[in-house]
Amino acid sequence: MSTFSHVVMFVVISIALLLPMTTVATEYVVGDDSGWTTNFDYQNWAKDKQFYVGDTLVFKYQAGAHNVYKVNASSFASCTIPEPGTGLKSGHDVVTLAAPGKKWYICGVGRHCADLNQKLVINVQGWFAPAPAPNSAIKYGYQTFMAIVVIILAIITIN
Ligand SMILES: [Cu+2]
Repeated sequence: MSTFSHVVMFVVISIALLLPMTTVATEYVVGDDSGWTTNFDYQNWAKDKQFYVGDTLVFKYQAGAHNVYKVNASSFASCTIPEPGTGLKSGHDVVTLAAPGKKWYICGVGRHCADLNQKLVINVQGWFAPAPAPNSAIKYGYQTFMAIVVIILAIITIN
């Protein structure tokens, strides 16, 4: 291979390795202008959105009026908070979606969740793999995809 081909290969491999870290994450303000509140249809809000690992959710509300608890499926269904006082309560709570799969959030104030629908469930997708999937599978899928790209580019640059 020529020196030029080596440079091309180096650049392509570098991009392949760095891309997952540099991909622009999306910040979602939960409920948009309504924020995190009662009597809002969060399932309708979430239904046309694609959430990916690395994106962030911002829960905006007047501090003291609401809070945010990350819960599991059964606690979500029954509106049961885990440990009182352990939830987020700043009024501007930023949650990074660190792993693929379903995520459930409820408000722990009064009966906001049970009676006033203050609850959100989303499905977080990994890169190049359907969610839910373990992180290793996503990385494997991504690396396989990039390896194919590198091989194709190598063939093109050699000829
Ligand atoms: Cu609330």
